[in-house]
Amino acid sequence: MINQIDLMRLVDQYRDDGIVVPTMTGSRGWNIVSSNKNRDVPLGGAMGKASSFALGVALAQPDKRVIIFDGDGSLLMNLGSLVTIADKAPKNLYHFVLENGVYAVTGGQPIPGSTKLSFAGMAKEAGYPTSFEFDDLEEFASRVAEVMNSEGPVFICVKTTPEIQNEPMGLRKPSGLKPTKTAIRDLKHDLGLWD
Ligand SMILES: Cc1ncc(C[n+]2csc(CCOP(=O)(O)OP(=O)(O)O)c2C)c(N)n1
Repeated sequence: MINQIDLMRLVDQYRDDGIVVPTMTGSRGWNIVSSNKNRDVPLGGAMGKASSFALGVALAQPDKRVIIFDGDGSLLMNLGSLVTIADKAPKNLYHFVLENGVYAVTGGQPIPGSTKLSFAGMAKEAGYPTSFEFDDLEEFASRVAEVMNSEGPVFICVKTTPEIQNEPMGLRKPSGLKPTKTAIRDLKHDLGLWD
């Protein structure tokens, strides 16, 4: 299994001036690692919608890399997005799913099918031209250039260590994440799109 921060540090080296859409515990990890927060849009409550949102961004900004850090439970809620992304086939889209096997944000309940399904297999069968699976950091490190230089849409399933949040929701420290609305405003400013 791979620590998500270790993975993200490697990916950040390849983001260029790209836009990153993390979700769930991936948002917390990416917030520690990101080298350009004006181009990050962490998605919180809209469970499952990071891939759909990022698809729209990728189609609107075809010259920028768009990187998703999806949750496994989240992707299960929106499996249809695999089909839509594969059909639209944005060359600039890199879709990571952090497969930790649980709903970490809500206390670590196992996701359905965690020991049986293959996200990388589903993405491939949905029509992604390139699909990877990694559960070893050294292997990922040795292939990250190949992954990030492949033409999109690229799907990358990464078996990660769960960062389970055990405190009850009301007792948690503030996440320090930008609200999504603010992140979208900052992104538009940074891209020169503000009207
Ligand atoms: C439609 C919907 N149902 C349930 C929730 C409550 N909820 C918030 S986070 C979460 C778990 C997310 O799991 P996963 O995508 O695997 O990410 P992880 O927490 O493991 O990083 C759930 C069930 C929600 N936000 N939206």
